[in-house]
Amino acid sequence: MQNRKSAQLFKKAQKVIPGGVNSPVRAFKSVGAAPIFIQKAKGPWLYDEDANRYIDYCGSWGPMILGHAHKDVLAAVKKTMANGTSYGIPTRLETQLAEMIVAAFPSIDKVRLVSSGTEAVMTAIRLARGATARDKVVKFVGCYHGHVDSLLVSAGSGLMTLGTPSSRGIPKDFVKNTLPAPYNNADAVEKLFAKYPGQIAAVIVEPVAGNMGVVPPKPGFLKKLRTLCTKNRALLIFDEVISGFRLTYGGAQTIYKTKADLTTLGKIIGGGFPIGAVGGKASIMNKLAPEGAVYQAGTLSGNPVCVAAGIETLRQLKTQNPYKKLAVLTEYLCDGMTEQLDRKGIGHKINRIGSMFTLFFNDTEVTDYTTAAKSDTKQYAKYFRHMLNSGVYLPPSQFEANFISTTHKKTHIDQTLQAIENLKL
Ligand code: KE4
Repeated sequence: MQNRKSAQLFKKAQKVIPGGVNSPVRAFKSVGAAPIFIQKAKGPWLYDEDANRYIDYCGSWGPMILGHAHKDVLAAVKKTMANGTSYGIPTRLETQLAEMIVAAFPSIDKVRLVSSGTEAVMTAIRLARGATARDKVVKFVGCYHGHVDSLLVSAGSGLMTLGTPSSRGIPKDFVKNTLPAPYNNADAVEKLFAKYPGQIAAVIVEPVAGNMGVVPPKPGFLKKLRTLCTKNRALLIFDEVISGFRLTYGGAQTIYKTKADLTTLGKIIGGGFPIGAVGGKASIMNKLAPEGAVYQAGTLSGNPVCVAAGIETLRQLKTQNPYKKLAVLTEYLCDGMTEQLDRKGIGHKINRIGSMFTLFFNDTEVTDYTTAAKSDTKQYAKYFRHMLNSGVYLPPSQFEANFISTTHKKTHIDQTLQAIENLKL
């Protein structure tokens, strides 16, 4: 593959954009390559500026569950845009999307729409602190909840990728109330509740972690968090920005039969447009301004164009109900990868749930940050570059989730497995 145009575009971008990218993980820093620049995408395919074509397993980090440029999503967006793009005044569309989310989440009575997952999490944390009049928040090492100051502590995703789990520029005061605990370790949370009685406002968790690579919850982990939060009158926040509508038509909380007090959403509910949402019981949500005293605002919150894309995306998911098919195709890919890599004697572990998975170059079961961090990121980088040159686009980080869309077919999977067949590490 030649990437001359991408290389030129990257050089140009670096002159006016820090690192040449608008989100760090896109810079391909950890995979030893220069980023490709995308010209267009359709279905499971990405096309870069050098007319190379790739099967996409990143899906814009999760939103593109229906594949790229879905005709009905585009039609809904075009129809809405013809009436204008933003009013900063309520529209019926926002109510429609909120009603769809409420109908899909038994734990949600009301929803506030915002413009990103980060904003949703920021709002949820503020709401939890406002509702409980407590300051401390428990988060899990390796989970990533967007670039919220107080949660950029022992975080995953781009921070774990760059090997800097916390960020500069955040005053100690901002993080003194953030209590990290190991993922899949509810006993550690119990100890924190004992150590800080009456001080913990919330426990925030990715119910299925995607930001240290995919790490599902161990049996009982989420239920124990639920019990601990109820007992200690703290709020349980499920950050379902990745898992929301990814694993089922609703949340991971439905699969694991554990109700959150607050849920954050993003990605899929915007169908590829900027969006986020926080939802929960009316008694908590009504504490948000203008009803209550917890402030949140946003110029483009609930933007009609973004919301129209989200409505059509959820409508498609509701009617197609593709989840079983997605899971079967993902299993076919992962089983094929294991067969190939075992045959080559390459040590690896694959964590998979529904249509999300991560191939870890690791001989240990990956159940938390510590075990994930044992992965061989150099091997992953070689694997990434080989697959890219073979026309397969993977997340440019060992510590991210891969996704399959409804447009991926067996032929795409077989082409991917063929690329792995030719892998030499
Ligand atoms: P955004 O602000 O990026 O829309 O959402 C933040 C966020 C919140 N919660 C979870 C569980 C998330 O995974 C994210 C963002 N995910 C990363 C990828 N794992 C976004 C990609 C990036 O940072 O470039």
